[in-house]
Amino acid sequence: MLYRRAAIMVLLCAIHWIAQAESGSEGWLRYSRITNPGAIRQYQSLPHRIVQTGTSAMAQSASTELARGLYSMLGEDIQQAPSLSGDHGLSGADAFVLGTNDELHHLLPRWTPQPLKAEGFSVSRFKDGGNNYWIIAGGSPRGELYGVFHLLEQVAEEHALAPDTESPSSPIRWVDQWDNFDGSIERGYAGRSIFFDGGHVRSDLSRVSEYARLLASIGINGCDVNNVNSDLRTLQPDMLRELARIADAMRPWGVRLALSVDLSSPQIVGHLPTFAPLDPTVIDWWQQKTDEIYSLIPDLAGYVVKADSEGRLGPSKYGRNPAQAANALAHALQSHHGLVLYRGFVYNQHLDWRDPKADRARAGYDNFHSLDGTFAPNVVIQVKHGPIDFQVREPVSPLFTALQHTSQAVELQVSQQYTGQQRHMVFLVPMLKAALDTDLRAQNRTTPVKEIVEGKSFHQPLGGFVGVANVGLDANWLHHPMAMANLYGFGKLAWNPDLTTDQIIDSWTRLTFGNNPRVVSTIDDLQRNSWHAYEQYTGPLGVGTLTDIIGIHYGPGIESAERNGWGQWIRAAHRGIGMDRTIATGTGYIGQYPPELAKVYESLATCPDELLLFMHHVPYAYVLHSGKTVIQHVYDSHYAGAATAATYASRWQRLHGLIDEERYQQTLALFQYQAGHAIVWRDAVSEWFLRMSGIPDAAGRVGHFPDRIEAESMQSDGYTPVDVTPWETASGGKAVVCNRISACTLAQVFNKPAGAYTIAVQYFDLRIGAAQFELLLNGKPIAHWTADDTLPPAVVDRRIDGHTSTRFTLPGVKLAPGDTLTLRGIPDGGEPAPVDYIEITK
Ligand code: GCV
Repeated sequence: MLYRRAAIMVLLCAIHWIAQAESGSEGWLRYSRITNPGAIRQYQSLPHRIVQTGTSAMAQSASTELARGLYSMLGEDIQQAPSLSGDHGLSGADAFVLGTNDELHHLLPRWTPQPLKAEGFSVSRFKDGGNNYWIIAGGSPRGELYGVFHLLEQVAEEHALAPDTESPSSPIRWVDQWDNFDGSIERGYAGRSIFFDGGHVRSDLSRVSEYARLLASIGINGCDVNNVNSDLRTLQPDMLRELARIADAMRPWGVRLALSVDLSSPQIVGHLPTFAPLDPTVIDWWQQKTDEIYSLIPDLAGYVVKADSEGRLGPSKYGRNPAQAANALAHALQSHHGLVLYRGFVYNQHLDWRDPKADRARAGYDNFHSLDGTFAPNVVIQVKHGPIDFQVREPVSPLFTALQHTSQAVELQVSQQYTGQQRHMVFLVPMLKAALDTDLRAQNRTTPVKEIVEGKSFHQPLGGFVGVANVGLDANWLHHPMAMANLYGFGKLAWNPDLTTDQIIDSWTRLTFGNNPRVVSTIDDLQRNSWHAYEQYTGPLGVGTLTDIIGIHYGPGIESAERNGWGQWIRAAHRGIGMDRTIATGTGYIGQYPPELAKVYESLATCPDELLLFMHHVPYAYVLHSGKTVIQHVYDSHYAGAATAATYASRWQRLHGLIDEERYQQTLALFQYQAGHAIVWRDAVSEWFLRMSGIPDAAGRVGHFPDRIEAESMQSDGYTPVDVTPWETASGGKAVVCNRISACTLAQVFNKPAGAYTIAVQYFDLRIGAAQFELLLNGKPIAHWTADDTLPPAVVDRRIDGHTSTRFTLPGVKLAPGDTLTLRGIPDGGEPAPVDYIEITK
């Protein structure tokens, strides 16, 4: 009876999954039915019974997940049995047997366990008394859960099941969410928070449980749910009780809650006259507050601290240093086995841009290196992988080698803050791997970042990986169907940073879109090169993402980097460009690296091209190792990157019918958008460099657009020209807007030879309204669309600029000389149907 109930429940769940099919909500845990006969055959002998030896919530999750996955993929009734004994009317007593090593050894004394680390697992086969067992053993229930996900992944990828033993690279494998209590997410691009709304924890936390399940499946064991720019209500008693519900929702999946705390809390929440870290009343306050938290959340993973950074208060107010602040918290957490992840992202955003020696990149090292060895054992310094801030290309932070007696975790970004905000496909794993594999050559030996944070290089007990994920309420978590590869890849690298890019993308694609070879090779190829292409059209040679750095970090905004205190300067002048960070003549930043690596970066002869402008200021005519000048490289790479982005949609279209329509159409629309926005980027950066350097493009492309008709030069009825800021984000620096309530029109007589043409309309799509556009040929409508995309993705922005510029493309239009093309724009909700230009190409 018990078994039947379990089977029925699995069935009901399965029906529910089918009904929800392919919104992307299942991520890589789709468990779609295996139809390949060869694969079905190899799984035929698998047991139909699961025996669970443990009773914890995690153990229950493990067996339920195994039943769910196997039922869904193989269509077999999987029954969950309480013990090995008794035939219960079943055909044979073969079973999957799940438990920790100790539990299993008790049940099967003749089975020899593999020694396992706490979060490790082993999958093995064992024959006993004529019965065949697949044993999934964990060093703990969490390890057991990881073993189940591992086995299910093998089946989903149609691999032969084989014995295996694995354990994670390091103890800290966390994600950070930058969610605010009002439900917004800082640098989140996929809808509102799954955790919070209206100042409270959501009443329905079902998405939180689903998220924890996804995280567990890739080995993530901690989640800091509230923004590092922490709300001062976080530590108030009412809020803590609410936050405890999130911990409860994640606990069955082995994901522990962590909290971002603000160091001024003793003063603001505790009403003390001070928050000075060494003040005894403050130390006492943290202890009591921490005890209170653990009474509500006994397995809290710890605190995450952003202090003395971007306006957050910190120990500097009292002349104290980060170690003194971190240790005060560490002391309070010690008896609860909690950790402090103190962020190395401490810098002054009011730098003097006129000072040639000022350099934000130096800040991490300068603020922390002298503190090495003074942190309490349960403090971990969380270091962004680059010294600036998640740019499309950065060297790795020299802080990693400055801390040799301190545990460290690397902070990586899954949320594509500076890399297309989940409107552009940018598969970040190659970038993450480039950072993790960088050998810093500390002590003149091999010390790659991954081994430093694993604690291997300098023999540290703690360490690991933190990914800023920022999933949201969008059904598919991250908005772009391709973006989930970044979350999956982050988790896989945190588990095993030696995995290759190809291994990761291949598994993700199979799990997410199925095993059809054409689907797999097409998606793998699209993803594999996408970071390189994005770098090509947004910021090559290590110059940084040339975006609006004091705004939303999305579209082009080149000069926003210059002449302000934020220190993301590119130091562009009429003769040359780049930050001189050399020891000899620059800011001295390069001297923060161990000598072997510093030597490579210091010399122009050995500095890699891709980091040239991060390390050196050079003339535009400087010749790269590739043989090209810097300026020609900028032009060529922008054209090459945009050309690659233009191929995505047509390559994707070859998959029509091979994957579900919903995700197919959603991805296609995003690829079409990306092609247009890559042109916005290409033109903005190239034109800006042309104006700055005065050196023309040897290939004659930049500044010459023979197929383009500027909107402001078309015959207008109602449209008026406006200047666009920054100028480089609109063709010719101008657009037109319709300030009427009714429609405005632009018209142009076609005067090229007859033929089939592609018509592209470059316009601006603001969030405030949904303007309508209609294209007419000789008065007859040939296309109609609505400007209702959510661009720029994160915020409501009224500006006509490189964030909102987008493109509508109509291929195959037959045109003859004398034809009249008319574009009609109908404003809506304050959106004045803005247009930049029309381009008519063969
Ligand atoms: C959460 C960057 C982002 C900020 C972010 C900060 C950080 O500067 O633009 O939004 O704040 O990094 O990592 O603390």
